[in-house]
Amino acid sequence: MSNTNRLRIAIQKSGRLSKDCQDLLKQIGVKLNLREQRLIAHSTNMPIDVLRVRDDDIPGLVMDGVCDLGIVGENVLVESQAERQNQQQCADVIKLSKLDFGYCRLALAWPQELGEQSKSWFEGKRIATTYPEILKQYLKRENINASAVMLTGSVEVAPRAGLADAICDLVSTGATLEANGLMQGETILESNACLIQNPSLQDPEKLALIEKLMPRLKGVKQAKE
Ligand code: PRT
Ligand code: ZN
Repeated sequence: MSNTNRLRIAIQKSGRLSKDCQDLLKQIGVKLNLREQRLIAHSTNMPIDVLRVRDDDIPGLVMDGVCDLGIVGENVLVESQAERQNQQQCADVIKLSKLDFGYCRLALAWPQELGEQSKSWFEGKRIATTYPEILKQYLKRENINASAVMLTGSVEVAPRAGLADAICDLVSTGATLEANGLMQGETILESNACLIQNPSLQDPEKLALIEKLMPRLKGVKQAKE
């Protein structure tokens, strides 16, 4: 997208990260008119456009340079990087900052009635997840021969529905696992939202704007500590 010299930032349109992203932009002084349900929101006080998309699309938009910056969960970033590497596509981003929202962990879980289990229990099992690449890397690292069953939603019902023996899903409070009679096991990834940049960005004005915004972002983070 070379038709604009406005800095393009991709954020989640609606979901767990949307409000925190909007608040963060406001706190660093980016005024936005977000009233309309539009894909693009133009800043009224800076040369910035905010693209509001599904979180899964954010890493690719930044890696391909369609957007200059993006805010996304590290879980989605790592999964997308692994996917793109498999397809020999560019998967590089610059991680400008880890943010102080969106914390969760990607953890293994299995039916409570089976009780505590060691890693060897997973041998030959089917594990339902939305993050098959992160799971496969973990299984390889741990030398466990199990298969990943890809599900984009309702992962927590997979064991009960007979679709899988165990799951590998995001957990924050643990309430979802508990409500579904699942026992939480090892955490395979801890994740926060993070701010990423396209590594090929060269436009001096855009880079200068990022340089101007980064200390503000650091200030907002420090003020919350
Ligand atoms: O529509 P779009 O594709 O943009 O949104 P989405 O539905 O894919 O994502 P969304 O809005 O649910 O989450 C966006 C990001 O928030 C995730 O990628 C994570 O980085 C982060 N995040 C933080 C979480 C959670 N906490 C979380 N608890 N994402 C999902 N969950 C889900 C989890 O999958 C499980 O179903 O919440 C449930 C567990 O929560 P607890 O509190 O019961 O443990
Ligand atoms: Zn998503």
